Amino acid sequence: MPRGDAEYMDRALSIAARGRGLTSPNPLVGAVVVSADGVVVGSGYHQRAGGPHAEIHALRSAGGAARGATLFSTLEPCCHTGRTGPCVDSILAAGVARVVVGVEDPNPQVQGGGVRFLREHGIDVTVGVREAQAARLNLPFFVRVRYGRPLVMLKVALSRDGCVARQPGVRSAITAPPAVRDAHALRAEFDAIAVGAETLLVDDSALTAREVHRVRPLTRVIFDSRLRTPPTAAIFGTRDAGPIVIVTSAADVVNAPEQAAALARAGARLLQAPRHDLPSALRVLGAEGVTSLLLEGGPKVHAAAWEAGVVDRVRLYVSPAVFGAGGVPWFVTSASVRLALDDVDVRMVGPDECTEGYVHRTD
Ligand code: AOF
Ligand code: ZN
Repeated sequence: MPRGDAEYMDRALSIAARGRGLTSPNPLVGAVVVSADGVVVGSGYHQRAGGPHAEIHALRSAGGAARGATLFSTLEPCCHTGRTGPCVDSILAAGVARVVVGVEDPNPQVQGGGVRFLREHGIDVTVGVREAQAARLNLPFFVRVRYGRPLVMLKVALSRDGCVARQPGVRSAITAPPAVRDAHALRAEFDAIAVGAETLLVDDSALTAREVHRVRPLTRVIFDSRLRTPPTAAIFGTRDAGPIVIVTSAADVVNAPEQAAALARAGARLLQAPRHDLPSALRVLGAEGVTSLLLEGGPKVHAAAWEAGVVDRVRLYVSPAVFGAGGVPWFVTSASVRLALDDVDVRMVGPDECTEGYVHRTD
């Protein structure tokens, strides 16, 4: 790899991140154009789904200086016509001499086709510079294209002795205000947040991203296989915050048509998936364009997701409080979850300890 490639790719990666929260279901992409003598003559990023791709913004900002230059793109340039035309055509037309790609695009319409096309047209192409970072930047997009489901992040707040509540059926404050704010900011990064019906019944949470700026509506999902969500739940008072989706089974809609109709009148959309089959429920959400989902609990839904192997990231807040023998344990110890994580980051948020990481995958 010529010296400097990784540095320019780092620049493209940090520019790509400016689109965070704005491009879903499309990827975050950044691009920089570098002249033969190493000067950055153009840059751009994907700003919103359906808008020009990052490569186009970068080429436009470089203008004539793109001729003979190197284009660094965090994602393989596309070779298909979707909502916008193929980037590879614009790259050729601009007279770019070399293209450096972070990671191949897993989209079946591209998947190496962009790189092949460029090489066939005499452009020198290097693939895989800062590959892991480029793939991680778009983990939701990669997960959805590969598995047809959203990226799932499991979030939980635990007492020091590993409990999610002081007693069964009681909403319990666990973390201090700084961690509560931190968790709200996390919600803002996701397409959707989800809870099981049991948690909704106990907490009656509005599931909104309070105190944080959010451009797009936040989809609120309730996994409710027995249609127990009351049409009077607080969440139905927050319909402006975003769609409310209840994932249930066909049998429940048939067995409880009045309850289904009441929930629909309250503002919920009912989607159907086989009972006790979280991976299928997630694929139903993926098909609806949900690329990232924050799974907030409770322990049963967490356990189902963990055991089905559909958790990609984890964030654990552990408070100094001890709930003791009456407390409701999480489904597993935080220590064993930590063992399954890569790139673990631990920080203090006020008095609470926050641990975050990516679930180790071998597939
Ligand atoms: C983006 N932004 O900067 C790049 C993308 O719907 P379209 O026409 O915008 O095409 C989306 C696909 O294009 C996307 O799934 C990905 O495979 C490819 N590259 N997409 O939204 C970009 N470079
Ligand atoms: Zn493109």
